[in-house]
Amino acid sequence: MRIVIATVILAAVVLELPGTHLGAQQTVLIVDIREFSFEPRELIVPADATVRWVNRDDFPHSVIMAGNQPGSSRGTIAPGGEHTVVFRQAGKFTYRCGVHPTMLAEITVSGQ
Ligand SMILES: [Cu+2]
Repeated sequence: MRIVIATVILAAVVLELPGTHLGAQQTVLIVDIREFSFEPRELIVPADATVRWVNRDDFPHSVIMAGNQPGSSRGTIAPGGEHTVVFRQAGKFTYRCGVHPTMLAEITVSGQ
């Protein structure tokens, strides 16, 4: 399975357009990192969806994809920080926080 990591450029473009519609083919879903958990813990998204983790805690967290799948954050996500990934391929992707191993969650990418 293949995951395409959102480029820094894409993230920057998206960040400049908060709350705006990005087109029918652009779906952005938010996973809040709050009180040492990922919310929602189980998220189902369509293929090509953009998933953005937003750290709403006062502590750094991270996103580590299981099985060395791409999409992990580079280091920790600072309080208030974000991590954005575009999921191109269908499948189930489990992940955890690298700082707090009990923080487990998953993203299921449905077919086209
Ligand atoms: Cu954490």
